[in-house]
Amino acid sequence: KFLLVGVMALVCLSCKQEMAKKLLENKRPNILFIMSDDHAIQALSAYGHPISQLAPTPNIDRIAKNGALFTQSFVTNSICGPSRAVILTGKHSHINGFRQNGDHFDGNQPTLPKMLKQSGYQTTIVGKWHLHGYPQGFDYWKIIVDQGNYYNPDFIENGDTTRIEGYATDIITRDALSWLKDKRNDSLPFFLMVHHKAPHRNWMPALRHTNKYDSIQFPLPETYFPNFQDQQAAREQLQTIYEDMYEGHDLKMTLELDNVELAHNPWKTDFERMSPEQRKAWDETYKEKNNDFHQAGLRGRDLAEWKGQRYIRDYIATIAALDEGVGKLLDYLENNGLDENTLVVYTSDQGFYLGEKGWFDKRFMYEESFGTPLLMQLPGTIAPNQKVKALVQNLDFAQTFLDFAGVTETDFEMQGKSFKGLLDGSLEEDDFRDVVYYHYYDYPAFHMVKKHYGIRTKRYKLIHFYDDIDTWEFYDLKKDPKEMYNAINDDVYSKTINRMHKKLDSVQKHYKVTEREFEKAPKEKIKRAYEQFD
Ligand code: SGN
Ligand code: CA
Repeated sequence: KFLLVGVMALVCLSCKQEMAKKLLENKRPNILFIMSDDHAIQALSAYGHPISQLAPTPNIDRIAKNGALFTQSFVTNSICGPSRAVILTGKHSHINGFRQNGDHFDGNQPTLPKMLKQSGYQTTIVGKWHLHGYPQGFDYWKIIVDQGNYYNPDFIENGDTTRIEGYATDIITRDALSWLKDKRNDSLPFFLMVHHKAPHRNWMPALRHTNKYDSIQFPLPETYFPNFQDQQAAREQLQTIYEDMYEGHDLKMTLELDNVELAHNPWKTDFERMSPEQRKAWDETYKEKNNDFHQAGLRGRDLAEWKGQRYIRDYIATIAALDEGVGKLLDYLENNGLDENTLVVYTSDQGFYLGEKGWFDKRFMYEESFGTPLLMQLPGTIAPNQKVKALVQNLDFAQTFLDFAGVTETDFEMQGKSFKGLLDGSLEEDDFRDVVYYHYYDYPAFHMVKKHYGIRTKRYKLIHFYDDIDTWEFYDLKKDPKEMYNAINDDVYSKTINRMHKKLDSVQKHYKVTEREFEKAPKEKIKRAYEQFD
């Protein structure tokens, strides 16, 4: 009798476990999407770049340890608003209508959050939006106004604007956590977008981090003083650290010894919005290092290198708070039993330059700004410590997340491809995609990067710069990973270049690129912009 009861109890227990497993299997994963603004791959230690090894990001790296790190992840248009619009719609800029910063996002079009909401997800966004017009498709939203500020930023919460005391990264992390704790409906799966401002220009670290990396000498890239041949667009940009950065606003340089007044600082709001206490603490921490600078009397190349060093230190120091914030979110998931069923994604709206070719900013289809970090974890589905080498793009996010959410039928056409199969092992890397398309339009504008489009395969890249120039560039990334030798006229490659031209034509057809995309700006407007930004 006892034996029978024992056996029955055991059967029951395994039944229960089976049922629990089934339930979990049927349970659609939550999606926590964390996106920073301008986070260079060179500054994320899981990617292994020498700069990042001196300033590790242990919390963001946890995602790579628990899951997958993408080594060939690209954007379609390396600039803020357009990247966000592509992520929301799964369509290239020319189809979703948001080609350059300052455009207005048509919020009435179908989007990823709307689809997820419709299928039963609770949807939320906190942090940077930058699409003009209010978010649609979210149950809750709280966004920073425009670009946002590092200190005491303004937020819009369901229509009302308020200035919030504190440091942007910490506030956004806190908002995400308090949404998880207080506003989440635990009977629904959630889609939470956490969009940071950091490490965007003008790179103001939190007060606890302003001196964090002062004792470290970061390596400046070999290409810090480039000699551009056959690279006209690169020659004519205005994003060179030692030529185009503003000494006060960007580099926090002061006028003279013992004076805390900033040197050239055309946009006063970043510093003037600090409270007197914040400003005092800030000035104290920078005063000493600025005095050292004044005493050193640097000129020429030494000064250019000093600027590169100051820039990288501040830039990286803004990532310290970001990494702490990611750690808090991951801890929350783990401590509340949510990690097992949450797809966590970490990415940036594009990559960034940390002195490569002498530059800061982004925009170009060269690797540093075309590439963007991408890390994902979902225990049980994504094996730990994976490196995915397939060519993926932010264009694919919408379909990929919908696939994870079990929404495979959509009532509109997207242009990406779900790469879930690369993560759960059902798809071979080589079968995914052999080419990615890029198109940048924001010209004339800040930094004066010419309009261009192009394609990249695993090995080669073909780019056409147009508008007030008409130049083609071709790179063999295996032989020239730093893209300093434009091989467009090199006979060795003539066959490959022909093939790439054909591929480009067919890719443009495939993505429905029409003549309208090659419009030129009025010459007068370009001239005025060069005068304004130079
Ligand atoms: C600001 C920056 C630029 C930057 C653009 C676009 N200047 O205008 O350096 O390229 O944003 O950035 S700043 O001094 O005002 O910060 S984006 O991330 O919004 O695309
Ligand atoms: Ca950006």
